Amino acid sequence: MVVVAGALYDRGRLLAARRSAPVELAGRWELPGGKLEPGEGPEETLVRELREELGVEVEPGERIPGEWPLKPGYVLRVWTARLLSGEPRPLEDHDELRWLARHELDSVDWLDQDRPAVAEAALRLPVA
Ligand code: 523
Repeated sequence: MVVVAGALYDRGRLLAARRSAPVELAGRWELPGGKLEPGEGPEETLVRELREELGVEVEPGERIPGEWPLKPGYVLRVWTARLLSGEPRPLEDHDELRWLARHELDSVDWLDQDRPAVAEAALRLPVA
């Protein structure tokens, strides 16, 4: 099972989202996203999940190379994305959102599995 997450960029910052569930992940920060549904391409998943969870429209960009194991049977793949419209709000699955500049990326407690993807995303952070 593939979980797709987005390194969402806006004006030189990366969006971090704090999970509100399940309990074992609550309070940790992630790149927002969700599971690929049958018949969906990963970019479609990303657009749908960020619309549902954050209320924004995004344009997927490139895939960040790599694949990170989650719980058994699940892997995390990450795409960059650009904010097209809307201001992200924590509509479901998250209780706080933060836009982080490059020097702030270590200021939140990322999920372990998201850390390598965040490091790669930071290298691709567009200049504001
Ligand atoms: N992760 C994860 N990092 C990360 C995401 C988006 C997800 O480690 N950046 C893990 C957390 C869950 C699993 O992937 O164990 C599924 O993510 P979830 O719950 O965000 O996927 P949804 O929204 O598709 O799940 P449902 O609520 O079940 O629909």
